[in-house]
Amino acid sequence: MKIAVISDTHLGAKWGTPREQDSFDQAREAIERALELGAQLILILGDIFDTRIPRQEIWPQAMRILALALAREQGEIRLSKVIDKNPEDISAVALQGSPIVALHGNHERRVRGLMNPVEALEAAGFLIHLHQNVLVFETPAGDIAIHGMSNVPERHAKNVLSTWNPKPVNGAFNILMLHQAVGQYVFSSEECPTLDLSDLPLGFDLYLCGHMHYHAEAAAHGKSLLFPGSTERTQLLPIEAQVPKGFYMLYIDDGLRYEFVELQRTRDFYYEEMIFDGVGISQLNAAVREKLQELLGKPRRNPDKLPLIRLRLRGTLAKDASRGEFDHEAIIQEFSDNASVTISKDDLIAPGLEEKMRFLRELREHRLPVDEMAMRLLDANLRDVGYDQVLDFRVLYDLLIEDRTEEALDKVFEVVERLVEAELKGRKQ
Ligand SMILES: [Mn+2]
Repeated sequence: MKIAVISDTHLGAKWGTPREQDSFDQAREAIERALELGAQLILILGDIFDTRIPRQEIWPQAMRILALALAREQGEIRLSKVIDKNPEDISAVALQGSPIVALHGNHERRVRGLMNPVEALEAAGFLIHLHQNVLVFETPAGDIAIHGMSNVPERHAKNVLSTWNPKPVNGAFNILMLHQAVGQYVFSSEECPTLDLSDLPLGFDLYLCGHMHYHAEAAAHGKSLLFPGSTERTQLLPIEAQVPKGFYMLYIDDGLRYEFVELQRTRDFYYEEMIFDGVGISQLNAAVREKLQELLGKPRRNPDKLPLIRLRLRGTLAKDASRGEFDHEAIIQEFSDNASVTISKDDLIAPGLEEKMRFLRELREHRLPVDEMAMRLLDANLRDVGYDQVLDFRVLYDLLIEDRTEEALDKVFEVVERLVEAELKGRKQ
């Protein structure tokens, strides 16, 4: 029995830039390769889309890719049991070919009552969506039970998982799928996971987790925990230059065997840090150009697409030089036919400016998605006025981004009323 495990395709990422087709190219390659390798079931661990409400241009491209799996000839598997999910939510169309079972990730999560894009795909019959429920498939290798919990806010993850308390299905090969930060396996160092490896429920044969964008393997309760990583390059961090993009193929027969399949169509990505000490502007220009030439001379894996290059410049400028004189845009332009270049020069400082730069550097080192940044500001403001204990900023934030300001206000008024009542009661006593 062959099962593909794909994660974080982030369809629609970098929309409106020269890289807007990358996420689709990589997702298509992953699905095509998985089918070539004989996958009879495809598991997607969340963040199929890059946003909660993908624009209309993104849907058809996504649907054409997912349809590849359904259009395939019927495999030898059959859905035999559904636990904690309404069977009517599962379209017969979704069970054709190589069925896709998917979670929604943090990029797709919406407040209760609003449809997220993975649920929309389920309604259209492209896949089966799991959130705290289980599917059991009858396969030539015996029963395989797929348990899935879609993304929940990190700080609730441990509670939600222990409340759900999934139990392995007797006599089946049990797989648990998640989309959370777990232990040291986080999306960014700013995340505070509540889930640890030891919190994963016992008795499963395999644990799968999305969310983290580079692939890694760990163990939980003596069983494998696989992170396929994203198929799309989203972060341009040093680790993305080292760890290849791809997906897992699982081979389940008497036991479990798996392999990581590398994608070939991913853009090449080079990350370099250059450290200077009292460098003059003309020297700096020459050094950066030379470095770019050197990187472009390296052997290429994917010559069909312009490579991504990120240079991070650090250190100090000469006494009389200022950063503004270094025209990095001109260099980016100069190389634009051969590479998509990013130059970070914020860590390159003129002597005496160190103090001013520290705050900005700290902000940048805590680089967060805009979403998370806005949420943090809301959290900080609530904390400033002493309301962080009584108002859940995530609930408020979720309502606000959905334009449900009335409900958000109601929540605030509820709390205010409660506080006033408590205050009055306190005075009476
Ligand atoms: Mn993601």
